[in-house]
Amino acid sequence: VKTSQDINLQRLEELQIHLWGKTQPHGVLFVLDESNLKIVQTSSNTKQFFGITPEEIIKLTLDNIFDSFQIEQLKTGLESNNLDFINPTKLWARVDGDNYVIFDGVFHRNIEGFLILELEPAISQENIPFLSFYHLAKASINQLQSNANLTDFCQIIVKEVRKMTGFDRVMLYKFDEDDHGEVIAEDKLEELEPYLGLHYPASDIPLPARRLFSSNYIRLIPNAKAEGVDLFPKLHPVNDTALDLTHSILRSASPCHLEYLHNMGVGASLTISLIDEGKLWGLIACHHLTPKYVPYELRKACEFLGQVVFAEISAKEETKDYDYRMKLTAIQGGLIESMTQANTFIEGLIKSNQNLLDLTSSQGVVVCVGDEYKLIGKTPKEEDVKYLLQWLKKEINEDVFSTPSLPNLYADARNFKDVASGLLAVKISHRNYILWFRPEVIQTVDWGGDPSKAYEMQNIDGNLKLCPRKSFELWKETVRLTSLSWKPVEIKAALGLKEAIVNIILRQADELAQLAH
Ligand code: BLA
Repeated sequence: VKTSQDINLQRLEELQIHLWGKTQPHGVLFVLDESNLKIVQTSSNTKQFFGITPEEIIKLTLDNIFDSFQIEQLKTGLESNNLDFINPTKLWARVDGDNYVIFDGVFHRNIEGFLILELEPAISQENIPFLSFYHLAKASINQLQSNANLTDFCQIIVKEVRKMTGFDRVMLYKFDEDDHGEVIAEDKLEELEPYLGLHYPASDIPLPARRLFSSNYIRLIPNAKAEGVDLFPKLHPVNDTALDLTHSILRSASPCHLEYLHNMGVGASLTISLIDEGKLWGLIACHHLTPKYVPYELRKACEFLGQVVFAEISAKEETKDYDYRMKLTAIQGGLIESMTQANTFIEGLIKSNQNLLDLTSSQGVVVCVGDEYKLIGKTPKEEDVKYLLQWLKKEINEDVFSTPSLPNLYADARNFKDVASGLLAVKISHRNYILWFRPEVIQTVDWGGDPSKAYEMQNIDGNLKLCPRKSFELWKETVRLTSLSWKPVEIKAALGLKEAIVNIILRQADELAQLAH
């Protein structure tokens, strides 16, 4: 049975944001017939840029509008399949007789194979702070050499991106495993309230939006209040479908997101994807209180920076993991040595009890061999462990199981939450288990608005519509019955120990068998 919450979430996941058929008004979009560069569909704001109505412009080809020498060159460029050779192109449009207006032109072929040209009026070169890009790259590299840790490094990045683009607020937003996110670095105008450390629910950036970010690395909304512009004709004249704007730079943002920005008091935004192995790891999110345009080339520089910077972030995360992994491997070595020297593996484990706790950074561990329990450190009482193990055998099939909030799965655990809110269990065999425990750590999570009211349904003219929340006021959530979370390296270390034990048991069985012969 679906709850209304599920249905609402499903709506979020089915949003067709790439098919809305509206563009932002600061530029012009043309759909072209690639054989002769005839304009077959256009954004309906052409009059303002070229003095030509959309009805007239779809009778023209590109060389009717732009310098024909440039168009000849473009045709050659288009013959090669790699559009990177011609993107971006400066195009000169003749308006009012002898006057020229210069545009930045960007081509792409959409999923249906149509050629699309998007044009934005070029900003005079002096206003583009190319130099600051050089400084940014240089500063970042210097900082890297100075071995800044991940947090400091992210802080440097937002500061430099802000210097380079001039946005009022620049944040580094990192997704968690459950797709909610946290602002982990921020640089801003002093008078703005900080968002640093705030969490935002997954539904703020629905799946379709995240999907678009994984193929389109940078998004500019220069004016969050501007009305989107319809295409003319509305549907593509050849195949009668809504134009797929997945890769468009002018695509108008979803009304819901524009309302979100409005509720947050944002006038313009620039968003840069940070991708790790094809997966969206986080975003650099820039806000401006008032409308703000960023030239295409500077956006590209930001995109490039996002990639360079991210490579560095992910290298730093790996190194951090690497050091810890090495430490755990050494502890595992100690345990194995102790087990091979002892008569039975249990004896060996118990003798090396500090190692056994340190292997997973736990405060308590129980080695269960048949009906016998060896309790080390802070653990539930033997009786409680017995019932817990029964539950585990019944409910969990995996060889390794972990949870930071056992009381939420197994209600009796509330009675011993102080020692065992977190459980990491490894099955050695049907009779033998090792259970590691972690105590409850009461944490507060700061949310940018109450996450249980992240969005609401509003009845607008008889239609139910999803709307973002109005308030982004700090909302403190107290998380109880939860331990610090188990890291993947810790879970791997526990599994590694299981394998070592199985090997030792097999070898000892082998030796016994030989003795018997
Ligand atoms: C998009 N939501 C986004 C984006 C961000 C956020 C960064 C991408 C921005 C872009 O396309 O330029 C969310 N922005 C944030 C967060 C912070 C921030 C969390 O600055 C924190 C500081 N959003 C809702 C609801 C809906 C919704 C209820 O809250 C549902 C309809 C939709 N968000 C939504 C959509 C997009 C989006 C549809 C994609 C916009 C688009 O590209 O069309």
